[in-house]
Amino acid sequence: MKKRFFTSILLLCLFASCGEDDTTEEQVIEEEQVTEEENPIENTNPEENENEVCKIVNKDGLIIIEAESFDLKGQWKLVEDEKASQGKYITYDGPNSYQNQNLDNEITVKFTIDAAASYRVRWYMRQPDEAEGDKSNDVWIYLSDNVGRAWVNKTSVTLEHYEKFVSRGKGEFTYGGALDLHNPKASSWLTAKFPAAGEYTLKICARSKDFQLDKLVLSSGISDDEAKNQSKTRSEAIECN
Ligand SMILES: [Ca+2]
Repeated sequence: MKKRFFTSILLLCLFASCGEDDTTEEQVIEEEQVTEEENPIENTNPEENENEVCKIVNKDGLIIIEAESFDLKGQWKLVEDEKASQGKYITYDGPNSYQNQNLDNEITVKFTIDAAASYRVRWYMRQPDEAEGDKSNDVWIYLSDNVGRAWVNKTSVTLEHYEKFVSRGKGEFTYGGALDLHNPKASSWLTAKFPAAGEYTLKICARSKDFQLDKLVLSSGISDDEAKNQSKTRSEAIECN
């Protein structure tokens, strides 16, 4: 009786063998997928990239610096947002610092100039929707080697320390940015007069809580309107070697 039962099961199994094979195949695929997820394939070879140096450079008269390229520290935070260039911006989450610079919240970025030239400095920034008129809309800014220039009383002024840099924008990241100087009180473009090709540093120190920065735009040899139009959809030009 038992023997006949097992023979029937065996025959059934032979006729319906594909069912069991399918299950096994599915299991194998599942196991393969799990293994792949647990051991992601490394696309980069650390040895190959060890000595590679990448620089932010000029392209067609523009040096664009993504805010997320700054070395963040203090109470600066990186935020992902599809409205931002490259999907990211930075925001300052600490207390206002209107009178002086708290260097705990000083961030820096390096970029490379290919020839002596003057550039106008602008940015894409945003205030939070709930910010009152002129709240959350400024930073302290300084360019290394005292290359920063303001234009006050028809005279070029060399900027040797941090100055307030400000504009307004809500909803979308907005092109703008000007110096708000206090001694003497004046509003001015910020320009940078680079004496020679080489690497320079731009420093920003937090001033207003909840200020949002998407990218900076340094333009040379083109009008401000052209710089605005051309920079809208562009990101950093990077050279690696
Ligand atoms: Ca960005």
